[in-house]
Amino acid sequence: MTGLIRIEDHGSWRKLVLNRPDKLNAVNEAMLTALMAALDDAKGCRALLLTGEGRGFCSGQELGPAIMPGADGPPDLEAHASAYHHQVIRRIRALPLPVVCAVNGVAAGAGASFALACDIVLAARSATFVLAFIRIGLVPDSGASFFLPRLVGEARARALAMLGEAVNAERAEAWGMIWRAVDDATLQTDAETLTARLATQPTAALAKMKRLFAEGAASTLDAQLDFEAALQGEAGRTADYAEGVRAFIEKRPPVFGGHA
Ligand code: T3D
Repeated sequence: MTGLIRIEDHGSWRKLVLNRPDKLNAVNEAMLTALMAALDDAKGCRALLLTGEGRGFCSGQELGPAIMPGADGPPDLEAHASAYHHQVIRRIRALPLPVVCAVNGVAAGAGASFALACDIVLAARSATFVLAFIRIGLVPDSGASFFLPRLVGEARARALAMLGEAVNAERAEAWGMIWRAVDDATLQTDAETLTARLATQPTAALAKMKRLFAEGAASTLDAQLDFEAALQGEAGRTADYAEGVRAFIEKRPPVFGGHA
């Protein structure tokens, strides 16, 4: 399918491509609506890959009429972010399957947030991450103020947000902001291979893992131990668990069926 979000179906996994390359994939309401729909529609997949067309991954919110002060006064960015960008973040985090991000070029503002919300992030060596919000007088949104300090620590998060300086992919990897920086030429195939591999793994366990990490971000050790035990109980009742143990004993590779 073509359009603002290009959807490539690969059987058990799917690739979503932000497709507005002339604006470095800046997002507007139509694009965010299409992205939300594509994320909703991906629930039956076993893994998802998000990337951008052209030389940018996503330059954040489109700086245009929809968010400009007009004759009626300033725009309502609270309502705008809540209705669009933040719904995308909620969907990425809630999807019961791993979401890989291939950052093919600059990820700025909410574009950086979209990448950081994904489960595993690969970035081309030429890619950069820019907390561009401050450059236009805004604060980090779309989860950036939540993800960034947890990934890179308070000192780096505050400096990146306050200075709006670009971080390249290799530094992002060294700081633990992303999983890996890879060569530009191999980014898409590396990301596709990784996503395809995730699509062969025990999907129910991966979905529970996402819930564990989400809960752990604001939990106590005691509560987290209880939650781990509960989800381990569920995982232990899946067909993929039975297959994993059987395959180990039979000294053969497991074949996981996905959702239990
Ligand atoms: O809506 C709400 O609820 C508020 C939420 C806000 C969340 C946010 O995302 S705030 C942050 C918004 N994004 C930005 O401020 C980034 C703006 N873009 C840039 O600073 C630069 O474009 C980049 C650093 C990302 C890349 O620079 P460079 O030199 O590689 O490319 P360029 O020449 O600036 O951009 C190429 C084209 O894309 C250019 O168009 P043109 O002149 O060729 O017709 C440029 O205007 C366009 N473009 C890039 N980013 C945006 C954009 N057009 C509209 N909106 C953009 N965000």
